[in-house]
Amino acid sequence: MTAGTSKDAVKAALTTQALETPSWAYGNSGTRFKVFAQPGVPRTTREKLDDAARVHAHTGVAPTVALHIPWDRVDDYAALGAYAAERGLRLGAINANVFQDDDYRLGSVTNPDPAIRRKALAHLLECVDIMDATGSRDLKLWFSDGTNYPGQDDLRTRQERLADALRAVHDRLGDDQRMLLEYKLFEPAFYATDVPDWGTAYAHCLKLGPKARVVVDTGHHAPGTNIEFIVATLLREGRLGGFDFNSRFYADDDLMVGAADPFQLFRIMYEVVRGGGLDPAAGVAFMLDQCHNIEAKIPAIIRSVMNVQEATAKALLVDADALADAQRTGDVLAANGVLMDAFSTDVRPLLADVREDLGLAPDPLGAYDRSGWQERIGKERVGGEQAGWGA
Ligand code: PSV
Ligand code: MN
Repeated sequence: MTAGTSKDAVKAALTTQALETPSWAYGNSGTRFKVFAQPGVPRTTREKLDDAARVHAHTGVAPTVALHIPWDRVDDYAALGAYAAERGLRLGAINANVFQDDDYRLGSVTNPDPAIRRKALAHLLECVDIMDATGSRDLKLWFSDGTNYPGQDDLRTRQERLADALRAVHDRLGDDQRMLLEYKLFEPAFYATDVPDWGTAYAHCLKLGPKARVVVDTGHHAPGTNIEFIVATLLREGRLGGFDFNSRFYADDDLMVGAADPFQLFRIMYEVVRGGGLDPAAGVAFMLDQCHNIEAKIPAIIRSVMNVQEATAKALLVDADALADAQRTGDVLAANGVLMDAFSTDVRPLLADVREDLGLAPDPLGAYDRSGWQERIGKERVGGEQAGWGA
């Protein structure tokens, strides 16, 4: 699929695009100041899957759910997979968590203490065991590792420790499994993060081999970073593993994707389309990584899926021939105009058609409201402990 294809091809591409929703977005979340509990929030991973099934039922394009371990730890992952399948879902990426134990105060796989490094690596390897049981293709690795003060630890040695751990995980992956390495400029480390940017992540992935790819979390950059350039570059190199979509006004805000800057999302999706990244063979995983602290969670996730679809539709509508002509002749304004025409197109009627072709209601949010699910979970999910970021 290339940019500027016919309306039918655009519709077909939109029908086959698959988005992965994160289990943790269905649970309670907040800031370091306050977590606001909401009625009807899932108590278990199975209830998170029940909610994810509603998102898929109303959008038709969200068939997989990412798990975060240990937040989603269960005794029987094969049974969890079967539970998902009964609801028309599959289990997606396994997200490792080496950032919430007291032991990790000075880092996980880059900690100066070899015993703590071994503990962190054991968790990463356990996540690969879980992938074997769930049939998941992707292990998503994000490290909170870093230092707060100059001189606190040796920057180069920490890179060596990181490389050693990544090598051990890479060697453990099966033929059809991949590792996606996520970078983040800062937070919780404030001086030097061990994987701060795509260049560092890419350098590690290159050394490891083709199963290692970079994941772009759209909230993990300095303000003003040209994320679409990073996307274009990683796609060219065959190392774009996927996205953690969300949006931000300030730092890693984890707001609904497309809410803060729909134009940026369009530019990113244009580079995805331009680089062939919508083709499933390109292996780009389109995942959300968001928190819904004050808004209702399930409709927020539906809205986020719709926002990605709208940006994708607009990207597909870019007139590739007109753009190439304008670029060839150096017509700056015409070239920019081609992109802006696509961005300014109201694609909502087209997406309503796509949904009707799938046998769905054209308005996913209205359909969700009418379904009565929100009232039902509010009444039924009483007692027990609500899932939350970190629980
Ligand atoms: C880190 O900020 C991150 O983006 C990683 O993907 C974590 O797994 C996730 O957030 C936790 O919400
Ligand atoms: Mn992320």
